[in-house]
Amino acid sequence: MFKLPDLPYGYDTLSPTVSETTMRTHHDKHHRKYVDTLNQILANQGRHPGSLEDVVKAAFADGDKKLANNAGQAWNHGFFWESMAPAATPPDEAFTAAIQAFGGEQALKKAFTEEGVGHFGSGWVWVVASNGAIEVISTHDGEPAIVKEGRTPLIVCDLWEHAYYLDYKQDRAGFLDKWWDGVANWAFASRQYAASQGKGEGYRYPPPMAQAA
Ligand code: MN3
Repeated sequence: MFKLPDLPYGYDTLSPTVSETTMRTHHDKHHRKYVDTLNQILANQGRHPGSLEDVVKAAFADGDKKLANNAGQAWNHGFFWESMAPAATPPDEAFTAAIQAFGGEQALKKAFTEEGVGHFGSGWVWVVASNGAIEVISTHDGEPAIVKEGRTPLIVCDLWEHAYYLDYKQDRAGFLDKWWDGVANWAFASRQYAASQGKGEGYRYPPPMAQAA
């Protein structure tokens, strides 16, 4: 059984960029539903996995669509909560250098928002590391960047309408602009970047709880 991880900050602390109402609905309803469905599927299949990362990779490799969607969405939201912070968290030296190599912070923001706005339908927009360089990619529906060969996710924003509709209506561009400037967690992205270089541990979803006897 995987659990729904608590938010690493209060529900109201990302306001006004993301409202308390959006955070409560998004975490307590949407994320919980993905985790509950994931646990139901695993129970039905009689599986007791060691990590959600293993479940995600196996489900995508096997083409087990329902499991892939729900495991992917459970993982993506865990990563997404860490990708935000209530107060500014500047990038560290190594990640700052990677951003400079990309063309600078404004170039990265432009690439990220354009990728997110141009992404048709639901999905996720990511900054990822690949061989030390950073790239912007998007994935469809529930696909996590950890299934993309050779890439380490650094930060993600949710492009599903439930992430922004209450606060921004249909204005995904406005949401991404405010999100980048207001709540994106560059300290977290820096730790992920370091992990992609073999320094320290990258993000892992909380391991499954022990089965009740
Ligand atoms: Mn979502």
